[in-house]
Amino acid sequence: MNQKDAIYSQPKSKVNDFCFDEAVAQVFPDMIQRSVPGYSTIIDNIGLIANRFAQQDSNLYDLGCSLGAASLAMRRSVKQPNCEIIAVDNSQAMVDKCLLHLNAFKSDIPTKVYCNDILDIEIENASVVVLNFTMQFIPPPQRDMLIEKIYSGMKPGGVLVLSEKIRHENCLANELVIDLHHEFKRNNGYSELEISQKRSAIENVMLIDSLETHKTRLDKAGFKNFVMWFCCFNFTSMLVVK
Ligand code: GEK
Repeated sequence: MNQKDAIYSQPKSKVNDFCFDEAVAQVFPDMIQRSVPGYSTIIDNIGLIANRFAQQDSNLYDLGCSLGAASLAMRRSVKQPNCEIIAVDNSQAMVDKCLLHLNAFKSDIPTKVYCNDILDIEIENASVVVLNFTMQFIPPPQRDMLIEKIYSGMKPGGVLVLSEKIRHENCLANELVIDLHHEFKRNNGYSELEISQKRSAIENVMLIDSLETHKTRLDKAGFKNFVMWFCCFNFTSMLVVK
């Protein structure tokens, strides 16, 4: 049974900036499931996409892996021989729990989990790279460099899956999707207090781009075949190919 996310259920005198600490890691599956529309669909289809693009003798990266949901999906789906999954997160609490999750299932695909900043790691021999709701936590000035590094560490024909919360350029459209997302959270049992305290907590931590900004950055790095393969309100998942 997943532990219920009640982190913002009581009034706080001061709402601190959100961080991926032990308390968050503890309730993470429930938090992400009730907060991100289509999360399970995205995870399952990351497996499907990874299986289409994975190449023999290559690495599959799960960057900002949290508890390893995308790594597990890849392990379930990828059939190519001699692949290795490399999962990275800079929260020790997440990495500790990720290892427990991964070890609970048998797999033929070896998986390494590192506690590290994805800005500091090397990407090499990659046929699949997954950034599932991670880029939005990277400081904006570093984002171009991260995408360029990923591109240069990828094999031709490899895929980058980038899932993000996005901002619509059109103000009214943006307000509408934010409102619909809050309704989604209410329907999943979050109170007005929880929604507003969480919003304040992530305000300075999760800085979101528009779809156009993502697309331009990916184009500039050299990626091709941009496809927005999932979208629900202000949550989207894109894929591009090297
Ligand atoms: C999933 N992908 O379940 N380096 C490494 N990790 C980072 C960094 C960084 N610089 N910044 C943030 N993180 C997951 C969900 S959650 C999304 C990803 C969310 C990590 C952070 O510690 C957290 O575990 C993850 O990125 C973002 O498919 O909570 O909205």
